Amino acid sequence: MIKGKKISFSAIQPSGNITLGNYMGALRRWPTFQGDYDCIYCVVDEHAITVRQNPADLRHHSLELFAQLIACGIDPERSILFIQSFVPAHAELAWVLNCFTMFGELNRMTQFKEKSLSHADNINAGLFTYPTLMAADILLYQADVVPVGEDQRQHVELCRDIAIRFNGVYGDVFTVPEAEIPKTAGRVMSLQEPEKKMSKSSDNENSYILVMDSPDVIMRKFKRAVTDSQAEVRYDPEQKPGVSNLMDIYAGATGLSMEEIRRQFEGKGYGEFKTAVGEATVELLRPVRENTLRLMADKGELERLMKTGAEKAAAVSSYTMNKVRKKVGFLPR
Ligand code: ATP
Ligand code: LTN
Repeated sequence: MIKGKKISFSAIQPSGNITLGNYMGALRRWPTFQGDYDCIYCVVDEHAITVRQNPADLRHHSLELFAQLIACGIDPERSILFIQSFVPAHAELAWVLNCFTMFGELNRMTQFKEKSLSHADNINAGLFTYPTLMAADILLYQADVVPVGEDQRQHVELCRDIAIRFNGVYGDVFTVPEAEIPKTAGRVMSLQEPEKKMSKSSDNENSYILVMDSPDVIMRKFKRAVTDSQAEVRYDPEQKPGVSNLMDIYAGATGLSMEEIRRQFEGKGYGEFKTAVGEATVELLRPVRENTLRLMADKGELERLMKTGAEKAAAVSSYTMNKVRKKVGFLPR
């Protein structure tokens, strides 16, 4: 790591196949931090098991997500890219932070309330303490910024509160991080129910585009996307949520403004518009999909990168962990 540069940390769960929403809202932004920051990115498999996972699927998703992050432009030589469970300090610091986090604070977390409803048969303690493991991820690396979607703002705020509390007792141990949330709506909506966000855990596969979907599947899903009966390409998320979502996706894929898009499709039907959105999305995702397939063909190289990434992460995190052990009064090993 180059001394003096600020540190950016973020992470994603290998809890399924990633969608166009994950890509536009999160992954696409991560490589852009590589110029100005020292970047650390993590596949958080320990977070994923707060919801029951099939072990073989979890292994596959972790490996594929690791490859996809490289395919998106994260350079494993320049940044630290690693798998959370390879670095035991995450679970170790999470335990310490559990003892500096109040029950009431965790009980207020929106994600916990939502997941308790959607997984009512498995409201386990890990789901409840999920934010302290997330705080450990961030604080271990003394991160300055945490690029995440709006839905994670509350967790980063809690991480700040925990860091401030700990520093208040022991002196300046942790850097207090800031959330970095995209200004323009980083929220891609479902293609079937455009009032809901596009989510990889939906049961309707026509509602989402996966990063690994083939071009013909992408075109078919866009053709089936819900619109309205007005045959007018105009941005109005309230009255025309389906069309507006497709415009957002098209803008995100091409860089065009809403006005330019409106003019491009003036007097044309939705068929032509949907084809254009499909083609732009195919081109946007093509390099990620092709690079992922290429990387996945060489498991040996991925294993080597996972090992070196974890070694680098362990070296950085041991500095913080040793300081924490000393401060709280653990005997030297
Ligand atoms: P699930 O469907 O299981 O709830 P998810 O698709 O919401 O998962 P996460 O793993 O929770 O995905 O989120 C990974 C990152 O992707 C987060 O930073 C989140 O803000 C972002 N993200 C997820 N869905 C969208 C979306 N539809 N639009 C924009 N960003 C999204
Ligand atoms: N909770 C996040 C994933 C996550 C994370 C982190 C993000 C786990 N640890 C640390 C940023 C920093 C999510 O569900 N998107």
